[in-house]
Amino acid sequence: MDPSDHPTPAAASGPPPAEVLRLHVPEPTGRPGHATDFSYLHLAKAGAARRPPVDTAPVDTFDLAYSLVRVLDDDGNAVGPWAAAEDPALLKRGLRAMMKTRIFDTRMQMAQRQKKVSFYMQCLGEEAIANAHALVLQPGDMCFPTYRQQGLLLARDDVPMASLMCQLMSNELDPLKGRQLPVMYSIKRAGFFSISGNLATQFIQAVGWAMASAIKGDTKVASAWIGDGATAESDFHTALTFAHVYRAPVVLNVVNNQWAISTFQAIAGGESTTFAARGVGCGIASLRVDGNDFLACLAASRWALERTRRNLGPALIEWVTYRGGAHSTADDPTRYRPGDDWQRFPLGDPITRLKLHLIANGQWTDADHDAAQRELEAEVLAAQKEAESHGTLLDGHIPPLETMFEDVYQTMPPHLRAQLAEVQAEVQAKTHAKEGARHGR
Ligand SMILES: Cc1ncc(C[n+]2csc(CCOP(=O)(O)OP(=O)(O)O)c2C)c(N)n1
Ligand SMILES: [Mg+2]
Repeated sequence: MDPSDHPTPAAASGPPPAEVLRLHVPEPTGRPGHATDFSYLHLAKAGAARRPPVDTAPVDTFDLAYSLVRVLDDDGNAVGPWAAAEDPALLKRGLRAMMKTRIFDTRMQMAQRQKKVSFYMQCLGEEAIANAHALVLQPGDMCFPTYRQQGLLLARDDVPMASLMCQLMSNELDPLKGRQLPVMYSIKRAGFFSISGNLATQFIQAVGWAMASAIKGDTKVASAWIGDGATAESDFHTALTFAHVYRAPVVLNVVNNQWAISTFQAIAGGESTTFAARGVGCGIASLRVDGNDFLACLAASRWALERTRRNLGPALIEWVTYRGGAHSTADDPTRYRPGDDWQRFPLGDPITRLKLHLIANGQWTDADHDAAQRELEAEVLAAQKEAESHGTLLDGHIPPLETMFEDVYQTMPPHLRAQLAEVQAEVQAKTHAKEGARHGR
């Protein structure tokens, strides 16, 4: 029988056929062997984003949360409303700080391969963000960083590189006495709060610190740091609510480097919206900024920090950048993304772009750049030699055993004293046994 012979009872009056539901799982637009389509980034042209006054209402930054603040064009010219009359000396200082950060990272990565350091994390490709921000912060401000903001320290003159390296090498001069993972520095006088390995906690800590600064009637502000992936943690959203409600003097930095280990940023929620838009949705003035453009990084940091300093409320910045290297020394990114992805990333390399700008303005030459590179390589190498003279993981010059038990209480309580004595006796017995074996006893 022809099915069309059947009448279709109630078809006109019944509900429409139900559509089968589909779950959407975001996918990256590139995979190993298949070049990334970067059109997902929705970039704006240099100079296109407007610059609102620092006392603008949060809702009036809505368009900026979907645009991109950029200053440097492809020829190295500074264009548009965010371009400021920068002091060439400051820009050269920033360029050298970025170069130093990259050399430092390269050497420490190598030191890990040589087993002198147990673990390392580079910020390759992201150098402009922390280094520019550091030049705008004021003494006493407090950063709550994650593990890719070494530029906050390396841009400063008062943090010896050798001391950072001693921490990385867990040696006898490690200022943290082996109690933190390498790269998790803690330097209060440099405004660098201890890094929590538990991601996103930085955000609630920073907002709390900023609220305390306001309660005390102080003048210091906080700067919070988080990656795209870690914004998926509930701490991120809680921090935004508190920052908005109490107008906490805090800059909320979201570094969107496109990846969270092997997870693409879309999985944390960057696909149909932006991370900057989260801020506007919570009543926080927000900007989306080219994080590989040193001039845009300076200008946006100034705007946001001035806003917080003047009691105008918090500011959120999404820094659009690319993680040029592996997540850490324990990761191989060629397994989940194209090997040449960074070279093809449309926002380029922050060092090359600032160099081009300075050369275009007659303030720098290729010869200056080569000389600076040599000088900084020598400086980093000298710091490494000094740090290594106090030991590396290879030679066992580590902090003494008792440091495991110290600094928790003002005076060590009896149960810790007993544990220390126990472990000391154990070590002594082992050493004795080894010596005995060596002497054939
Ligand atoms: C609360 C928490 N969850 C998971 C981890 C494990 N982890 C360490 S780094 C990382 C990726 C974070 O990516 P993102 O926030 O984008 O920062 P990025 O590494 O890209 O700078 C993860 C999942 C962690 N340290 N803390
Ligand atoms: Mg990331």
